[in-house]
Amino acid sequence: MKNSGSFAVAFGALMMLIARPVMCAQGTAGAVLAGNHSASASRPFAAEASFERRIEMRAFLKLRNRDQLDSLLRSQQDPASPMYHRWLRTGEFEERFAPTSGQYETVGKWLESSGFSVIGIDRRTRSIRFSGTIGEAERAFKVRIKSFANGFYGNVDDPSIPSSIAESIGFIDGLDNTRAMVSRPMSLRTANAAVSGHARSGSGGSAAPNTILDGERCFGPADMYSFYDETPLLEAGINGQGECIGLIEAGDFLDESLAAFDSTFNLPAPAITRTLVNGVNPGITFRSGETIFDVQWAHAMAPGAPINVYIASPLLNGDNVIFATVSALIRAVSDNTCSTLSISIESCGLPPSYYTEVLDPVYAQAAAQGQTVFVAVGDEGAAEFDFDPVTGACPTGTSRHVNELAADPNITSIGGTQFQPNYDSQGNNVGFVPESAWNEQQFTSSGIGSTGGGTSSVFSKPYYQNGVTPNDGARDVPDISMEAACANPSVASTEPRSTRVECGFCGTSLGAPVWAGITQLLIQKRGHRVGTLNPTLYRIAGQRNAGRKGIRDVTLGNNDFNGVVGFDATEGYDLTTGWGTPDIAEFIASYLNPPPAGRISAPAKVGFGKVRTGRMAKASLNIRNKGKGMLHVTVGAVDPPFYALGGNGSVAIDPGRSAAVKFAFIPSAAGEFRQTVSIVSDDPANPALDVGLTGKAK
Ligand SMILES: [Ca+2]
Repeated sequence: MKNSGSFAVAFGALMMLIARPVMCAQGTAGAVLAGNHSASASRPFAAEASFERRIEMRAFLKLRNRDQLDSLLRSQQDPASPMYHRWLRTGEFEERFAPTSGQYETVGKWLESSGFSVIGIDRRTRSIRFSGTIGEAERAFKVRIKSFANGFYGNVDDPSIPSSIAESIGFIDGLDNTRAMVSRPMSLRTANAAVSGHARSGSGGSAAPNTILDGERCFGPADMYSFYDETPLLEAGINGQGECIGLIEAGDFLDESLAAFDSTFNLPAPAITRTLVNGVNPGITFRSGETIFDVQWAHAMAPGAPINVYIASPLLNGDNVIFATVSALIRAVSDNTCSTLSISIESCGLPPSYYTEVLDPVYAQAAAQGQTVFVAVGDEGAAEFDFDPVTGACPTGTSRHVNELAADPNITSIGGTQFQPNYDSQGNNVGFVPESAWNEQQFTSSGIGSTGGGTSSVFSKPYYQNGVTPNDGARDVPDISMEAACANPSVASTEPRSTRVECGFCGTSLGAPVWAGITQLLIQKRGHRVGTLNPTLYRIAGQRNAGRKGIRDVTLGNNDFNGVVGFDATEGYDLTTGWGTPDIAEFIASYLNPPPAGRISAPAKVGFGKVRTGRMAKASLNIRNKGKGMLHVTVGAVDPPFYALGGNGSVAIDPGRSAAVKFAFIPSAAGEFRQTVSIVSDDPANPALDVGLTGKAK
């Protein structure tokens, strides 16, 4: 079920791009922060929460000038704009969009006047920490807070705040504790892979050391280069050198593990920087398998790129690995040092407005600074996770869900594929074969096994998906994919405490660091940062067949999982692999010479004139593409007495051409009738416009 607040504004206010809590006036009493309670809170609850229990909360302040920010983000990706690829410098985002000192002060005073103790202001997260009892929170925010089993509690209504601070507060955190870190790793070494013996070292000097490890065949770096066509770039000296790849992690890794990987595959040692986000190194944690996997594969794809590992401590973030990861992300964005960032984690149980009001501003800042962010879509197919407040766990979903951490419009969401490659007698990949959506049901006992994908229940459709992805009003994921398979083919890596390079590693979390590496190559060729990849990716992929250069469509398989019927891979964009996978050399060439954007032109009004009651008049709305690139348009719904006549919905319009959208007017009573139909498109300068329909009946 879509957050009703966000869905309601989807067509009326697409200029905003991102659904945000809608302020609903309640007389003079104040405003409701929509989407600020967890869906988990609607489950059967045990009792009223203890009135006296003391809890710590956090008020996240809204960004200022959000419409200007969204317009800037589109201009930065619009080749016709003077702002194209001009990035905000470090600190500039705060100057233009962060809340003012006055806003912090006003909100702080209101919290104190409501009986709370203000603990402190954290400008990096744009939040105010405060504490109070559950009773005080219920009174101040006009919510009911209920108890669940196992110490969980949560608000079952959205909080209300006075209208004097409604423009300042985006999200109240801590009214519930119904959220969980997902302890299931997003990368996995499967049981059928090699279990003993050491990897053979690279033969020292061989350009493509083979990848037969303990008799198992899988993909090493050279296999990825040949399958996905990176070899020509590496041979031309394009190896990703420049600014760093930032890896967002909640555990350290062993230098020896990386050295073993490099030695096995004849890779140079990268320049590694560790940034300890909370001031301490948590050491090897249960998340360290992810860290070493990310380090090895970001490095494999961009052997010349420096790597900055942002390491947060789960313990110092309330023992919550999601919050640890977000704190590492915030640091990497506020540092603004790396040109690409990679995240591989899933979340569940968080209220919708956590994603829009806490996380989205961080992703938006990264995009405005030109940082490209990749997030793995998830490994549980269309089911993903669903938080269970009885156990506090995130079991695999029993209905469709997506990893909302990977659904923000300002990041690129990475899906997974599988295939049976052709190997030569040395175990080296030869050429490439068609891929299918990753779905290895035989590994479901491990908890993972299929690419995530579906429609966000939090974010509305970003402009670059208008007319291109399913007409669902929602942000669709993933955007693009990379192999993720556990058996066919799987990749080589090491366990976190090991120097043994083995086959059998898998998961969509491979794709995020791999795509960060690919983007480093693109940035090296481009000569500067490229920001969020999606607008240009969709423009390339949205070309008619022959023009779609550098992207291999995936048309096989599905992401059915855990009894949940998912989506099929189909021709063109689909909700399992997005646009497919890259031919890296061709994709980078396409990106460097991207197709122009389409430009929409439509009349402000369509009139039906005078009609006799009960009769029908027809009229056409002519939408013209005055640009030099493809234009993709979606026409919104209309209500009686106006009717859509075939051809409505989504339409692709070639440059210089028009599409006629036909409507009928059938009045059943006398009078004057007016209605507005919403037209959304992937024109970055004008993604949403309204056309008036008018008619008179006598
Ligand atoms: Ca496809």
